[in-house]
Amino acid sequence: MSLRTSALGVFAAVTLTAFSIAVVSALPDSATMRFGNLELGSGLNNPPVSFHDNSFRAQDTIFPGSVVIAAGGSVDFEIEGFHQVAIYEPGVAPRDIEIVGTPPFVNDPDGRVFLGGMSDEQVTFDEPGKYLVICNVAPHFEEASMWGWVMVK
Ligand SMILES: [Cu+2]
Repeated sequence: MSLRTSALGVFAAVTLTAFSIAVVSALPDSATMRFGNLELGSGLNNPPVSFHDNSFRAQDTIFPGSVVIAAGGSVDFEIEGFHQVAIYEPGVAPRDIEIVGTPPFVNDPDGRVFLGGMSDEQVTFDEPGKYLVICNVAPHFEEASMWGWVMVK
């Protein structure tokens, strides 16, 4: 190998490494997901009297539906109304979730890695993967598809 070729090689390696670091560091180390939207209605955010009245769909969403963060980063879950954060390990999909809790809660412990209170939570994700996030309030999960994803890279 000539000196010129190896110098070019070193330059390419350094450039690629710098580019890789730039790409990795471009991932945010935090994100926010909001559970519920109080702006979409009033008086509907208390525990519904009937869990089958379908009146809570519009505001019972997770926004945004997915976020991407770097491994070791965290997600702030902002709770607006009657909601509870539950997070499942990578590999668990919405169809895997079973409603086993005392109504109105899902409470499926299989593969669950976090269960919050009924209040704001901050969760750190150390391991890469695609994590299912659901609202643990069963009618929200079942009837309003209140679930989303945290992608950790
Ligand atoms: Cu909910």
